[in-house]
Amino acid sequence: MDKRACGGRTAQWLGRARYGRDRFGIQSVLLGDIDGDGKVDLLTHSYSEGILAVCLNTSSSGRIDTNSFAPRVEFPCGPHAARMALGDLNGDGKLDVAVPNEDEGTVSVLINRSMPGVIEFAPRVVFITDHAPLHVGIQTWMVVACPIS
Ligand SMILES: [Ca+2]
Ligand SMILES: [Ca+2]
Repeated sequence: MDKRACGGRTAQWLGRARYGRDRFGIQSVLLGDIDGDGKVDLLTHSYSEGILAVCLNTSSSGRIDTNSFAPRVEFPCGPHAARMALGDLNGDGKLDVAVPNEDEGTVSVLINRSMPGVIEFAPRVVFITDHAPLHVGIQTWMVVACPIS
């Protein structure tokens, strides 16, 4: 165990856990509560494999260590997947995933069907774009009406 000073306090490095497998590297990492249990889960995806991987947060008592995430659950997200985004696209309160598929000229949307303790996404829905997309964003807009005084 490695101990280092950090701002006058001692931090402990508990080790490294591997959750990816793509030999060409993970394209992006996002954090979000996918199964709705109140704990933030770990999402990764690879460009070359076109796989979204979700590791369920199984930590307890506020402690994070190398055993805090379950083995990855994989979902196809289309070929040449660039930088994904996370947000509630259908308004059901669950975080969905959007992935631009660069060489296919599409954006894949995976609708979250998870329940606490169980990660599940519907098969990808494909939207054609004009160009080879590299990034996608999800923005939730809220309209607030205020009286003018
Ligand atoms: Ca969770
Ligand atoms: Ca949703």
